[in-house]
Order: sequence, then structure tokens, then C-alpha cells
Amino acid sequence: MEVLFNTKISDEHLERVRAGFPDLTVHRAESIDEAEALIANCEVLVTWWSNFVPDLLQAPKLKWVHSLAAGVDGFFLPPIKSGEVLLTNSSGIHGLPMAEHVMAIMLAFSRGIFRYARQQKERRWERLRLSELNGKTLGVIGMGSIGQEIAQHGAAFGMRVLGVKRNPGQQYPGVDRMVSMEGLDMVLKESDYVVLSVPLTPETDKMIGRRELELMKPDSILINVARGEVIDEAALIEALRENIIGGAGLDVFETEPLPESSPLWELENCLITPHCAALSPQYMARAVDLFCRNLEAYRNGQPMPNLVDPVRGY
Ligand code: OXD
Repeated sequence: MEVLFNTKISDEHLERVRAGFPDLTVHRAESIDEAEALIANCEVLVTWWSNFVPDLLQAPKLKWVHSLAAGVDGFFLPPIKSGEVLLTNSSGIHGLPMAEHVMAIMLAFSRGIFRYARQQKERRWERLRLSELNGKTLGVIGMGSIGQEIAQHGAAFGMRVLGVKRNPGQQYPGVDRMVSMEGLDMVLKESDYVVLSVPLTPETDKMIGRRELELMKPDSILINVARGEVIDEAALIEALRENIIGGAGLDVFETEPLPESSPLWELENCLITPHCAALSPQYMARAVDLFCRNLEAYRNGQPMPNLVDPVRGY
């Protein structure tokens, strides 16, 4: 059986896969041309959503695509939708760095850090009105493994945590109240910080528009570490300009890289990071371990822990 990693990956990480599965042939293709030259005999393709090339799905022996990212929007082409080619994701390894990233954004707003960074550039000594996260309400929209970690981090800072999930049957550590999508409006109204950690699906596409922004408190902060399309970006730009909400911390955008012409760059109440919330020096080691767990299950004919449901979309 042949496996193709279509990504930049170190020898050390590839060796981990080879050592665990010595009878496999494991290829590395750093460019699309290399991937196209190697895919014909491969049963498994490991890749990113950002550089995924749909043509590779036509490879005659391909049975399984593994995404190194958590979000798999963009992968739902006919062979995957029909279940002919299986799809797995890397959900489960993003929680810690992303929760720290969200905490950093919340603290940057509550403690004025990013405004102070601007003042420092201007050699300006001016005290800003600051606040505490302690006692504030954090609404986490999307309670998968990322949302759960964000909720626990928020709770550790003394925040009251509200969680929104499609099927909210379960209780999660640190969450004061779980609600279904029907409770979204209530969460938007009550939260001081709203964090989006949902997968992008037809249901979540533009789930935050003008109406939802108007429900939020005028000093609340909206944080998006999901996908840009979850927010109607034009409506958000307007809301930030009109101070309908207090600010936004955005790691993801409708178009990435965020075009230089985007008005978001200029807005004083907007903090921008370049889709990096999940980055960590441990990322690839964790991703390779997770892939190996799925590979083990695949080879033993057992259910793969990260199998994506092509109908549900995550
Ligand atoms: C992901 C991401 O989906 O980092 O993994 O955005």
C-alpha cells in the first residue's frame, strides 16, 4: 500500500510513519507537480485544505484522503460526497494552541494590549480604560474539541461560559450553560466575548450577519477562529465602523491572505492575525500521531476516529 504526503514534512516525521508501518511505501510530495507524478499508485493522500488539488481525487487507487487541518470545507467533491473516497480530519489536536490564541485576543482587548502596542510606536503615554475577563460572559459557538478547550480556558480565568452546539445533550467542563442553535440569539445578547469555533457548513455559512451583530452588546468582542465565511464580512466591517459591537479579533477571513485593500486593516477596533491560531511547534508531531491512529484503524478494518461524515460536513 502506498501513502502520499502532499505537504512539507520533515524526515523525522515521515520516519515516524515508516517506523510504525514498515510495510507501507510512504512518499512525500512538496509540490503539486510531484504529487501528480506520484498519486497513481497511492491508496491514501495526506494533504491540507489550502493546497488540496481536486484532480488528485481521480487517482484510480485512491480510497482515503486525510486532512492535516481540522476544517475540511472544500473537500466535498463527488468521490468524497458519495463515500467512494473516505475523508478524515485532524480534529483533536488544535484545542490547546487555539484556546491560548483566543485568550491572547481576549486579554489584548481587556488589557488594552494591542492599543498600547500602537501607542508605544508613537511614544505616547496614555492610560486606557481597562477591564477584567474575570466575571465576564464568554459565548462559545461550536463546542467541538476546540470550543471545549476554549471554554475551559475561559472558566480558568473566572469567566461565565455559555456553549452553543447543534446537539447540546452533553455537559462540558467549565461550561455554565449549554444551548442548541435556537439559543444562539440569547448567547449573542448575553456575552461579552463571542467566539466562533464552528466548522464551515451550509448551516454555519454567514451565520453572523447584521441581525446577529445587532443582538450583541455594544462593547462586546467577536472572535473568529473558525472560517471567514461564518461571518458576513461586509456586515462586520459596517458594524465595526458604526461601533455596533466593541471590536473583533479575526484569525480567518472570506479571502485569505486578507487583501491589502480590505478596510479591516484600518479599523482601530479590529485585531488581525493571519490564520495562525492553531500553529504550534508541536503541530506536526501531533498531526502525525493522529494520522497514525487513523491508519492503524483503517488497516484493521476498524472505525477511524477522525472519519468525517460527508453529509454533516465535519
Ligand atoms: C484548521 C485550521 O482547520 O487551522 O485546522 O484552520
